[in-house]
Amino acid sequence: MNKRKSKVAFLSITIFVLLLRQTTVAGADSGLAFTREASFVATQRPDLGSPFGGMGFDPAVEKVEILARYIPNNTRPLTIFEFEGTQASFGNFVRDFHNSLFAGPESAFPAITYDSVHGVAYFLQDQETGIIINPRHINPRNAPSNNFIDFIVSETGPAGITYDERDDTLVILLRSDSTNSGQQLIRIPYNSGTIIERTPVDATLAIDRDSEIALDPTTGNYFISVGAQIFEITADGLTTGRFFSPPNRQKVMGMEFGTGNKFFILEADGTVSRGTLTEDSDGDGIADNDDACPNSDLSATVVIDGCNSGVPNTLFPSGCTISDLIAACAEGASNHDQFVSCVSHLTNDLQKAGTITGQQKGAIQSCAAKAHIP
Ligand SMILES: [Ca+2]
Ligand SMILES: [Ca+2]
Repeated sequence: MNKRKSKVAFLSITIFVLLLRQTTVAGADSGLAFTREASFVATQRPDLGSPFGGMGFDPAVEKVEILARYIPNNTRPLTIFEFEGTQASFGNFVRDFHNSLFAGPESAFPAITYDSVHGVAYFLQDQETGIIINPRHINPRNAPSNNFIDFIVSETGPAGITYDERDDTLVILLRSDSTNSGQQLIRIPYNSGTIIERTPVDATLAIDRDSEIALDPTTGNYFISVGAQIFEITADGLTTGRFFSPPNRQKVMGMEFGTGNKFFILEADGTVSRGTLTEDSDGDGIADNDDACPNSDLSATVVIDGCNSGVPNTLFPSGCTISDLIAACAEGASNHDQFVSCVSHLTNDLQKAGTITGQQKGAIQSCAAKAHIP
């Protein structure tokens, strides 16, 4: 077998493997990928329900804490559900604890975060009176005798909160509303409501009440969720241009970094995922290390030498798209016939696998025939 034939054989095997694993991967991210290592569905606890106020991770005891929203008329008091966050028993329910001291609208508690230095959790209380944010401290390691130490921040529009171990402060993400000075980060000491720093957040992000914030302990950058996307911003509040989607592409209801730089995400469907954030050069959602085509052609449709076939450019879980596989044909061919033949084999396989129809196969082959390749 000569070199060219073995290349074609290799490609066929590769395609076969790709097709076996095919799923639909919607959209493209930019620069970062979340690689999920484990997950559980929090709503399997029937009393947890949704929506969620937020999620934190307590690194000292390796527990995931989900803040269930208060439901008026005491049908559910303010409750925190605790799950195992360790590798072996990730997602095992541990306990819940609650306190009925607090009342307020159902959305009154939009976020929670953990502080392993002082062993407490902070959650935001938004009275929706337009005057206060009340981060309440609770000691999850000594429930139910919760030791509340409250203070008031004279601001409006709380969305998310995170603890900064580097200088023992809390960073609160504010959405824009009619009474504050726009969406911003405010920094306060861990035990008082004195605002010591204000940083506007890039106006291209539309922070809403459900947005969350997490501090990246490695870079000092923040991750901020807006709907079903998570954006990286600098400490100066500017977007870095890097963003990614959670695995189920649901609205993000909570997120936090844990020990060993693990990243935890709670999505609106109740899925809690633990994984790592890694570079994703082509932004297809598949980390460079796992991406067989790390610089994918992510065009919406398959285009060959300017000829648009109109066929959706499917992305396979390997990280390669149909266009990438056609590019591999172009690279391996020493004359036009070889290129056309390779594309023909490829599209036959894609049709057999149900990725494309016979008509779509024809459209791609027609473009390949007309192309000035090589
Ligand atoms: Ca990639
Ligand atoms: Ca790729």
